[in-house]
Parts: sequence; structure tokens; C-alpha cells
Amino acid sequence: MDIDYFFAQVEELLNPSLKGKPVAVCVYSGRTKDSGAIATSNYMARRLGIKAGMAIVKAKEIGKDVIFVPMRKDLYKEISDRVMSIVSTYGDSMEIASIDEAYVDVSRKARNLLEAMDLAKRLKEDILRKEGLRVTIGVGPNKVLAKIVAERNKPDGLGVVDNVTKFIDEIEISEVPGVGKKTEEILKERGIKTLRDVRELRIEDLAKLVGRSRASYLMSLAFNTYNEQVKPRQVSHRGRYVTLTENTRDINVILPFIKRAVDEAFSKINGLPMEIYVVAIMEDLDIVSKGKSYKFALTREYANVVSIELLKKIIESDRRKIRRIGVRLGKISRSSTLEDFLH
Ligand code: DGT
Ligand code: CA
Ligand code: CA
Repeated sequence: MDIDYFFAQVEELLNPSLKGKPVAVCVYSGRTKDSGAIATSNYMARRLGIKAGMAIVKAKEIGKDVIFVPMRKDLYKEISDRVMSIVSTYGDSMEIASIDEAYVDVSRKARNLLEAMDLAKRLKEDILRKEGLRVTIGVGPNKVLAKIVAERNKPDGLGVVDNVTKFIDEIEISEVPGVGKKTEEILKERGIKTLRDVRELRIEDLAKLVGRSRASYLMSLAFNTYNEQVKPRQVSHRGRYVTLTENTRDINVILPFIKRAVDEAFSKINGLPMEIYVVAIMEDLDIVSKGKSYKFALTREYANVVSIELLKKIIESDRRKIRRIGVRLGKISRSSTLEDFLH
């Protein structure tokens, strides 16, 4: 599962006036007014040539009518967590590969690819209904093939690898995840363009060209023996959010909720954080967060105090009512020497 034009789609979702317009999300470096790069853009902006990684200055030259918005990473993280928790209910194990990408093992829930397609279709609808986001899903016999078929079906797509042998034969080296431009060039020079070409080689010869580990990776894909499992990475239970009983700006009403969020977040981590964020989900579902970093690890008591300070800042800086409140703990240090606790 891969969320379509993720950061830009979230911006469209929270600001419907952006719909139908080219949008680019910018990471401003802060050095000069427009220094920095594009994190991503919606498909309209991509058609104008504005893509991830491009300098903002250059993007602004090309796209006079493009709407440039600053990146709001905390917001995307919170939404990513929510999407991932929906995804996790569809399989027996899930591997979160990036902020907008996950693999789910459905081999016990679906007897064949057709049934898996059916699950995928329901998952797509579920995410759209609950979070308003469009995603692309690829269904295949292993992680790599699923990812490739998903890539081919972006955006808002659903793809399946039905004829596995034929599908593998036609995979271009440039499509194989984890294979860089350099490897691609080396192989292209020798006329090796697809996994079918790879199969014609002897592994020793391939290893001489691209190194042993890449060679065995490519060979395993070409012979369909690749079977890396979906590895459940530990979900970082660093955040805890609670819904208020009513939307409010009254700090006294919110205090017990934020205390609960801090306490529960602390009980989930193994260590102490050096960073704390208070995240408020506003009545209109927009998200505002304030955070603070320290050079020392925070105790739960100290974090409780800081969280109230941060909450006050949010209420001062924003006039909307708050619907949900949460805390996120970052830079969690495992060390537990006394010095770390002291401040
Ligand atoms: P897609 O999947 O092609 O529809 O479009 P995206 O934007 O979802 O692209 P993807 O899946 O490669 O990346 C997911 C998010 O990661 C994307 O929305 C923004 C962020 N991202 C991707 N590339 C870059 C980059 O070069 N710089 C920064 N800062 N963020 C990036
Ligand atoms: Ca994506
Ligand atoms: Ca992705």
C-alpha cells in the first residue's frame, strides 16, 4: 500500500480550495526566502514538470500558477499513523516501509490472489471513507513484485501480478526497488534490460558486474525464489492521542486529558524522551503542534509540566476549539544513568 502524492494530498484534503489546482509541498531550508526543495507535488503540478527534489526557486520559475505550501511533517505523521492502523487490521503482519508505504501479509486471510485483490479493494475503500485519502495497492506473491505492480498502477490504483512468470520476464532493471542508477547503467551497457535477461546470466558473471549481494537479489527475483518475509517492525508507540468529551479551548477541561496522554505515552516507551510535542487536532480536523527539545532526558513529571506549557502556547496561537489532544515523544534515550534524569 502506498499513499498517492502523500504530503500534497493531505494538503488538498485539509484545504479543499486547492482541489483541481497544481500544488507543491516545500521544505524551506530557511537560509534565504525560497531556498529549499520540493518534497512532493500533486499530479497536476507533476504534469508541469514540478517533482520531488527540485529546488523551490526553479519550481517557481516553471510553475507560475502552482500553489506552494510549506511542509507540515507532524500532520502527515499523525495521518500516516492512522492509515497504518487501518492497514494493520487487513493482514497477519505488517511492515511499515516509510511514512506512506506498508507491506501486509494476507496469505492466511486470502486463499489466492483473487481473494487478496478483494481484500485490497476493501482496504482502499476503507482508507478513503475513514481518512479521505486515495492510495494505490499492489497484490503479488512477494514484497518486491507487489511494490512493482503498485508503482505501475499509481495513482488511485489496484494492481495484481496474475501471471507471475510473464510479469517477472518483463520487469525492467530500472523498476526493481533498491537497484540504483549506477547498477542500471552497468547492466544496460551489456544489453541487460529485464529480469528475463538476468536469468540468462551466470550468477558469477553478474556478481562481477554488480557485486555479490545485488547479484543474488536480482537472481532470486528473476527465478522467483525471492521470499523475504513481511517483517513487523516495532511500531513506535511514542504517541498517544485522546479525544476530548467536547470541543473546547478551556485549559482546565483539557488538563486531565493531556495528563492521561503523557502518562500513557510514557508507559509505552522503553527509555526517556529528550523531545516532546503536544499535538492538537482542531475542531475542523486541522492539526497544530508545538514541541520542545532538550539536551537531557525528560522524566514523566517534567514532561507533564512541559506539556501544559506547550498546550498553553497552542491555545494562545490559535483561536479554534480543540477536538483531540495528544503528545508525541521523540529522541528516546535508553540510557538510565542518574545524570540523564537530572535537569
Ligand atoms: P506517489 O506515491 O508517486 O503518488 O507520490 P508521493 O508524493 O506519495 O511519493 P513517495 O511515495 O515517493 O513519497 C512519499 C512522501 O515522502 C511524499 O509525499 C513526500 C516525501 N518525499 C518523497 N520524496 C521526497 C524528497 O525528495 N524530499 C522530501 N523532503 N520529501 C520527499
Ligand atoms: Ca506515495
Ligand atoms: Ca512511497
